[in-house]
Amino acid sequence: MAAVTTGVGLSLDTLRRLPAEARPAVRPDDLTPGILHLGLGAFHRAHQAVYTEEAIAAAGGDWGIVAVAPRSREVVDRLAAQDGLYSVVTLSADGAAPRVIGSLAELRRAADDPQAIVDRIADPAIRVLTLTVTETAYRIDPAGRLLLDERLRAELTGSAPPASIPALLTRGLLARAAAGAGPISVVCCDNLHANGARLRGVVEQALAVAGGDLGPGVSFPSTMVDRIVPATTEQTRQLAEAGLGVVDLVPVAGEPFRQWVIEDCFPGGRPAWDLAGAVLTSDVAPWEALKLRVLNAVHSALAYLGALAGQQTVAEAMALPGAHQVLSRFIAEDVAPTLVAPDGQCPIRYGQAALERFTNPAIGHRTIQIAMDGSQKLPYRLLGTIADARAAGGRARWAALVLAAWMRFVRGVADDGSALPLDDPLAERLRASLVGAADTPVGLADALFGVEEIFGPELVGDAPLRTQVVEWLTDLDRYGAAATIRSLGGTL
Ligand code: CS2
Repeated sequence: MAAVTTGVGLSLDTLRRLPAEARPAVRPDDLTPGILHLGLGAFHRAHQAVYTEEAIAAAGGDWGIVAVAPRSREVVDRLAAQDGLYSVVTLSADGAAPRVIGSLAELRRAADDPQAIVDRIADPAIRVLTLTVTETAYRIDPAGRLLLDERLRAELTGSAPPASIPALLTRGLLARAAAGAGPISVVCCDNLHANGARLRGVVEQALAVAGGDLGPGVSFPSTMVDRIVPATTEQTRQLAEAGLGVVDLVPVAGEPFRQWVIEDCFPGGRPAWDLAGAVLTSDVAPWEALKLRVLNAVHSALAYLGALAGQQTVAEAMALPGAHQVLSRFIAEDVAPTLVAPDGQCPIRYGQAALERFTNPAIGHRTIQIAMDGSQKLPYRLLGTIADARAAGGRARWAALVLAAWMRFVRGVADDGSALPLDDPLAERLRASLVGAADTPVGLADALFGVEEIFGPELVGDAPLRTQVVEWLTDLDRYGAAATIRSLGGTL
């Protein structure tokens, strides 16, 4: 791949150099802010920011985005140097197509001045607040209970500046209620089950500590968000420059597919996201379950089984002989019976389409990236399936294999003996549970099933499930992940 050559940076002044098809549909300096977004990672820029840009281009409205990075200075500085502009490089078998997005109207870093974010949330111009901050940032356990520590308590009561997401949000909404700034919708765009209700629960529990209430006109619509967005690499930057003819320091990569299903409950109005392809509906729950339990669960399965088998990317893991068959059985036998399909959707066909998306070799999505934060992701992606399947008398055989793969991953050694990184907010707790445990399938299962904050009392006490996981752990121990899947594939 050629090294960076032009030296000319992306900005409003250099837009005319771009090929017409790569230019933004709106300009940040033409926009009036109406949305505040918390979490300036790649996913927001490749998903909601694109929908919002297209919605404004289609129907107008004061919906520019005030984009807030909680802590990262680099992304804010670089975007600011580019007047808020960046490109999304769409990666498919046909090649790479960058397009510049213009919906980020204002950039801020919360850690620089948290009070400024609180004030902005209380600004009547802001009528929608969106979040992509990862499952971990909400500070809740799988049952939705707020994990209150002294620090968070101090942030909520005002004796410390609001650094965490629950505190920024709650203090912002309290300031808004005090200012009588009018209705607002708070939209969680993270992969949590019932994410609207979950976020409302976070705020309500935080309010009980902070004192005060929200006042009328605050809604928490649920959403299902979907687009595969791998981490930006040097190659992404080179592909962006090759297509744009100028240097973009903060491009993001994404697959061609994207989907956004939104509960249509916006008392303060919303952009015409429907004109950008979003589905506005009264009930997001079936969509959300479909996506989390099929797509995200299979993603995690590929991450753990693939990492154990030494595969760097999801596409490589998909190419393991037997992977397609095993994952198809997981979807059809374990997951589909637990779902109420949304109108017009068939979980099996949806699953096959997800498997197809995972074979896209241009994405290069790293198994280790998806393997992160398993303790926070698995309850939503996998454990609900297991609990529902077992309650209905099912075995959840394939789901137990995925759980076993996660346990082997937590143990930290790939099948070729190399070390696997445990990047997880519960890493210490998980490691501590393994200290003194026998390094055998039974020892591993007993240790990790004991982590009740992940499994909850029902699954902790489910002896047949544990036996099944031990059987899979024994296979993984004896034959490794690749051979286990291959032999299963051969018999299916
Ligand atoms: C992935 C998701 O990192 C992960 O855990 O499973 O980010 C996934 O790529 C998105 O949910 C796709 O919409």
